[in-house]
Amino acid sequence: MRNIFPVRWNTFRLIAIKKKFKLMKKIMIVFVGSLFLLACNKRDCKDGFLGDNCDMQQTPASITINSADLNDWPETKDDGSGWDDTSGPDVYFRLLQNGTEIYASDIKTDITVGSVISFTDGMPFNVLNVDDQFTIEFYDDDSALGIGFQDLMGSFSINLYSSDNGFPEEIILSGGADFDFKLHVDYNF
Ligand SMILES: [Ca+2]
Ligand SMILES: [Ca+2]
Repeated sequence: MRNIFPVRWNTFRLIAIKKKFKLMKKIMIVFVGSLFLLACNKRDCKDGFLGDNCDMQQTPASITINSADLNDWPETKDDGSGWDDTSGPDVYFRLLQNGTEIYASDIKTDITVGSVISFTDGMPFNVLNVDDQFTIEFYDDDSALGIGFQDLMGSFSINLYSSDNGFPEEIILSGGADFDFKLHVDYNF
């Protein structure tokens, strides 16, 4: 009698191998397809933005302060007297980070209201840890009168960075009612 089992056995093996190939083909298609979809979903957000819709701000590693403008300031002291007896104030400002001075400007002598005072000495400089507490202090320099004589014109908190501000090129001092002051900045990521 003829033995048909080897033939059947070979047929089964052939079918099993074919099924295995089909399965591997399917797995490969799914794998390659997934890679393709992943590549399509990865968006190139512009600098400083993250997230699926590129609408989340990335906290900058540092902010570069390029220059500062003082456009307006109180004309007199609180008591109505002038900053100096016979001339305008001799203004400079300090930037403090968590209470420690990180920058002091040069002194602009005898400034007069109506002029734009631009500060560029010692700039640009970089500020790290941009979420820290920052304070701007304005002084009328009276050092000619002796050590320790400085008229504080105003002291204000300023946010160098906030997570929803859209990275403005100018950081404007708000809260200093009589002061019109802005910093010109760049963001570094
Ligand atoms: Ca003075
Ligand atoms: Ca003066």
